[in-house]
Amino acid sequence: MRTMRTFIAIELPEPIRRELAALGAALRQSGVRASWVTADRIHLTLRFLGEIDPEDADHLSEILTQHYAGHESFRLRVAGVGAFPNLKRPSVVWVGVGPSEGGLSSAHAIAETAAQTIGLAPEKKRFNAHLTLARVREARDIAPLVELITRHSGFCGGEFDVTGVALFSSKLTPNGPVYKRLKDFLFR
Ligand code: 3AM
Repeated sequence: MRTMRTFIAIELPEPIRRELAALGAALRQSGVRASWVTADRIHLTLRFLGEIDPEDADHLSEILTQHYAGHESFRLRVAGVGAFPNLKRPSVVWVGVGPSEGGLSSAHAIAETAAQTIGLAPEKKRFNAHLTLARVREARDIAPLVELITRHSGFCGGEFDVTGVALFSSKLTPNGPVYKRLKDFLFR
């Protein structure tokens, strides 16, 4: 059976995307080799599922529909810039999202439980809510990027109401991943 690479994520509204695009453009000036995630593709991943078969995707969709239908909407704030694992060795440039308690935490828990219900192993890494802005391709000469991240550390992208979650497919291509929204799960 043909599997598909999938993940569960929260989409961002247009005004936030615009702020992220401006931030991305500013950080790109560093000239450091990195793959920059265009603002139309940036999302808040709750759970990466990897390759799953269509039957499991259907089952997962049923569970998510049921559980998210009872969920309250909640407000998130997009602010701060940093790097994983740290600024000395930036591998992923991220923008912060919070608060991580409350709505975001329970929306994440639903995604994690649903993933396990279709047989996926529990996620080992602690959930660390973030938006990926770039993946750094070179380890040398990163000083200009670190400088710009530090200068923009007070970045504020605004707040938005989360009213649902979506299931996405991700196709890996030589030009980067192509994401497709497969199904929306709206809160009550
Ligand atoms: O939303 P971001 O960009 O942080 O990094 C991938 C992306 O996260 C992540 O899933 C999201 C959609 O592709 N991802 C890709 N492969 C992964 C893996 N093997 C992964 N997360 C965990 N394990």
